[in-house]
Amino acid sequence: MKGIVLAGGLGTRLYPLTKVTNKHLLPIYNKPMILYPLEALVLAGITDILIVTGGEWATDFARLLADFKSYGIRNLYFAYQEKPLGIAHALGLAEAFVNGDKCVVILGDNVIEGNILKAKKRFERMERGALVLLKEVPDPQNYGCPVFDEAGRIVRIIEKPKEPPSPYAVIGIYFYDAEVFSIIKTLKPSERGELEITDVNNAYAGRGLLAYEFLEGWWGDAGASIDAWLWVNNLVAQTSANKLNL
Ligand code: TTP
Repeated sequence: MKGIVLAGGLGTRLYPLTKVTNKHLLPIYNKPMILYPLEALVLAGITDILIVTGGEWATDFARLLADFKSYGIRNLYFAYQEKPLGIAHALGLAEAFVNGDKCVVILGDNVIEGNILKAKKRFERMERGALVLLKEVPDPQNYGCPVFDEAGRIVRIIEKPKEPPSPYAVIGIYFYDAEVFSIIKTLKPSERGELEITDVNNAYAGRGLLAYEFLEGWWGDAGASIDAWLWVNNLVAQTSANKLNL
């Protein structure tokens, strides 16, 4: 399975911290942010990794990760996203890298307390389709929120619903079969001009091919706001991230 870390975007919600650097190079406690999603992949045995980034500081990632082998990464590649045209657009740049395999995509600002081993094992057993990770949150209206049918299958994900259909957020870690690249090619930009990952997930859900697992331990979207970034810093300092036994 291939791993993809998305580290483009503008990071406007962390402005002015992101005025002179990329969001994913900012510190989370004692390490640059991007090391956490990379470590999450390596911990799950995913060591062929592509980082998609953009903007003015792309080469800083190469300098930071020159000794990538010391992090347990076997092969590290980069793709350059010329404009922040959306998460699904960034993923589309990984097609040649994935080369028909399965892949796991992790947003570069998502930090987790535990690991994705259970989800990865489940996805490995799946013949086809996609798998998302869910976390119960107090404010599902701020996230992609799943709608379930009576059998407990996800029928749809609603982005930032006014009235949340469930107490869960779809977090920024997604497993896909190689079909994802054909789906991305059919997408139209949303109102905000981006190719949306929720549209990708809904394409799978519409075909009955969207599985899910619940994430154990805390999950932080460190790019959501300065307060969220501070919260994740404190959580990492107090309890540490990417634990194998959780
Ligand atoms: P977001 O946090 O939704 O977008 P952003 O990073 O541009 O931040 P802001 O809304 O504050 O301006 O993106 C989630 C993750 O996806 C983030 O880690 C960066 C990545 N991303 C890309 O790689 N390419 C893109 O085009 C976008 C929109 C996001």
